[in-house]
Amino acid sequence: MNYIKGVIKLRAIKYLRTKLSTRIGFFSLLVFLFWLKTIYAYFYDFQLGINSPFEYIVALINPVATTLFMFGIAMYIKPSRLFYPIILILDILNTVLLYLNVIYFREFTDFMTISTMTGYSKVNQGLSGSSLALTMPHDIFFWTDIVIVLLLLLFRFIRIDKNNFGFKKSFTITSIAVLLFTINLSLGEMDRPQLLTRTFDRTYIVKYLGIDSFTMYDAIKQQHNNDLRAMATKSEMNDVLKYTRKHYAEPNKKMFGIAKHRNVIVIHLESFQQFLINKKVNGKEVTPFLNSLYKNKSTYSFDNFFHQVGQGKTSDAENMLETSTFGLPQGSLFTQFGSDNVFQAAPAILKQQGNYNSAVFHGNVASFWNRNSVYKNMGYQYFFDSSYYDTSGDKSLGYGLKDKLLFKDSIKYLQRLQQPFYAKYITVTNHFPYTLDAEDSNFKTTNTGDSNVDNYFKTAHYLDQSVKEFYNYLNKTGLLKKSIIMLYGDHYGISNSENPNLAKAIGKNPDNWNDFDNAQLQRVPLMFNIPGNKGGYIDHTYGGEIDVLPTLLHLLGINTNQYVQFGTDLFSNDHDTVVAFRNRDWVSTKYTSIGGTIYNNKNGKVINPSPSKRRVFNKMQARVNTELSFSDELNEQNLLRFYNPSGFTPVNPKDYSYTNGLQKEKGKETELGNKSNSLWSKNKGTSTENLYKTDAPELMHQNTGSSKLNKSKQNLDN
Ligand code: GP9
Ligand code: MN
Repeated sequence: MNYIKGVIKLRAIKYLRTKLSTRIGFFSLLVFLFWLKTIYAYFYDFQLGINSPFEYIVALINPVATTLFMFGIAMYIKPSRLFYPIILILDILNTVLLYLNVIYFREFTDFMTISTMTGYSKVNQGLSGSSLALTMPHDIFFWTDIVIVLLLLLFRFIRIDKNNFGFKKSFTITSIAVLLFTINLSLGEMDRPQLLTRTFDRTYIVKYLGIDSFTMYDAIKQQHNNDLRAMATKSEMNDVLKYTRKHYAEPNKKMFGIAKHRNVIVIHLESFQQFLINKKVNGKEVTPFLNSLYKNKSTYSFDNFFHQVGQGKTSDAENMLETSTFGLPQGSLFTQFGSDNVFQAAPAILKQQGNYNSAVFHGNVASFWNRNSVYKNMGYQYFFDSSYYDTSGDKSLGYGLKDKLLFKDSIKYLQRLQQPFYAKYITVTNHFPYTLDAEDSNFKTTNTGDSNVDNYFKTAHYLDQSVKEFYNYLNKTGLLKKSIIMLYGDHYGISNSENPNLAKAIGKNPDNWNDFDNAQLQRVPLMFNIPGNKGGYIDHTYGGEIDVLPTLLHLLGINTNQYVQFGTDLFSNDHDTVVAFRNRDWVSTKYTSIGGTIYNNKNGKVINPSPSKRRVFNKMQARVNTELSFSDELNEQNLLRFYNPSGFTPVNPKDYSYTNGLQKEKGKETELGNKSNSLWSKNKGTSTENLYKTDAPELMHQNTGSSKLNKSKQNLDN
């Protein structure tokens, strides 16, 4: 028996040996081993957020295509003395790339870009000595296969195959690789439309396409960026300056400085549209709290305010609000240029002109929309991303921590921030696909048959409650009276294709729904709530997200004429009321232009303009085109590097790091001693956390435990 077993074993080994001693056998072995290592890294070292079976399948197959392609290049080589070294070098180089990413991920929870590797990026430090200390014992796994293969070659277990593989067969391998890649890309696009054009997050590209494709993609993008910038000169900057200086609108004297020295709290209402304001469903207000703020005497509210985002959605809104420059015609400025562009953004301006300390609170991972890099270039001092909160179990949904928990869990950090502060809250729960656990909502919603529309009202209601709880806390601690709270919707939540389903629910007729109706629905709320102030009202001025920064700065008593800003103060008499959409359509006080067709705002009818009227419209269109083009030129060519506004010190991103935020805040308190202005210090060193009241059900049943918390939660314990 044992003898037979022995013979079978021997035969199997012999068979294996013969197979491995062919070029295709050797090639297959290397491809298989590399696939194994990559999968190991995917599931053991990276946190790719692989959830559904579909995503598992995509992740399992995505390393195959690129490995086949790369190692397949060696198959075209005829002489064996070149074939073996070259395929092994390719294997080693690819392993180096994989392994560097493994180490980099441990420190930055992100992947290495070309500019990180070449040290071009000012934001992301490359691998430093300290990163190399991040090696772990199991890392040996990434290298053992190469050593074993070399030994097998050395001891002639694997024999050199002198027969060349042939062009046709090699070409077949390349073709299979290309085909697999195409399938892979289609699967990725199916799960995450516009994966490459929008590039939400580097993690997504790796999850769907693998490390090699990501690196290639990034290299092409980087080259493109470098080309765009290489040609740029100071004179282009001067052209832009000429335009923005002419377009500048003087602040309204009555409004200038009315919120001077106050803390600024920005509440980003995710996907929140204006039609939700004062909307009732089954006799109940969807957002009763926001409605009360909207009409409050302490609030300046806008009802003809439009979002102007492109494919960069939230990141475009953020960019416009922080810099008063537009997002890009395609993709997201944050991901495309945000790592190395020069910004003259709100956090830096506020720091330098008003000694403001800045922080962002957001329940999603820091790498999403490349925020971890962009915020450093904007001069944000703190970024409390999901690693600062317990997001385990039912505490989070698709885009991160639920809003009620975000507001509550932020207090620990907010109360230690030096005042005056500029604090931005980016909510996530009211985000497509508007799912919410049953325990979080008992709002009786519409029954339109479109689940997105029906659920949208529910998540908006939840968001409203979240903001109310936060406000109660602000009130109790006295922060409310010391702050200006700016609330805005970042973009539409219901897309144009779903608007006809929404129509009935908002009292409109779905049958003659048209482009004009879609454009009107791009209104989002904008409110400046200044508690204690009594002059508030609902302002009907037409404006958009591009106008927010100059408006806010003027309310805080900060001049803007030296900055490059494309928007104009909404309160100014010279405010530009033509609102440009990112696709060059526009809305103005009287008319709306969509694809060149002009509608009358009063009745939504298409108008046939007389030649003289036509000239006026053409002029308006030209203005829209000019401002968008100048903004694109500025951002694509990174022109702000050529311009330094008077009294402005350029931001050095290396001054910022977002780990151990709480420790840094505490350090500041100690450093300032009795000059410390944090709420915590003002409260004589007592916490205000117990003043926060929430009805979040997740906190009633603390059963999910923190065992799920992994190493990315490093910031939670400080
Ligand atoms: C994710 C969130 C969503 O962090 O800001 O971005 P969006 O999909 O709305 O652009
Ligand atoms: Mn958004």
